[in-house]
Amino acid sequence: MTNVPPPVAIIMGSQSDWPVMRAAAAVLDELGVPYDARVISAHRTPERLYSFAKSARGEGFKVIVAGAGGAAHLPGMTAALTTLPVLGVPIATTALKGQDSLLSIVQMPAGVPVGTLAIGEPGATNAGLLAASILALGDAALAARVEAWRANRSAKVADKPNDVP
Ligand code: RP5
Repeated sequence: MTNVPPPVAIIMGSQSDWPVMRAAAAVLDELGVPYDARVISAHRTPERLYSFAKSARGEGFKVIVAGAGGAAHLPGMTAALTTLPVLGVPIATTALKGQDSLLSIVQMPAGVPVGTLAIGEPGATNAGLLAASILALGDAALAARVEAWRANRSAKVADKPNDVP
């Protein structure tokens, strides 16, 4: 049996980000995409960040989903250290409701891209979905699962509000 490394890394600045970042993990679970989730703080564990980002490609990761709140430097610093695609998820902090995180993540200088998603759980879900879509470019079976996932969501949308006769 070959030991295939997980293609997606879900990293986050703090354990406190996990309740939101779990949404990225959940969609990857639904799509049958393996991932590795790790806590890596750009500020509190910068050496861990450096070592992860520099070795991520060699470890077999193909896409990195990075969530952080406040002075959210984790996605951008990761993108500075690797050319793997980095999807950034702004986490809502109590003081500025995630707008600080969003602006910290989205305002990258030209040449160092972070694909920035919405604040909070919708962003985490979409980051997981986008990670799967990127992997599906080279995996027809996964592409079919992503299509089915989206079709299933569409099928659940009623054409009328349910309390209207
Ligand atoms: C950021 O600071 C983390 O990504 C988290 O969103 C925020 C607060 O972290 P904790 O103080 O809860 O560990 O670095």
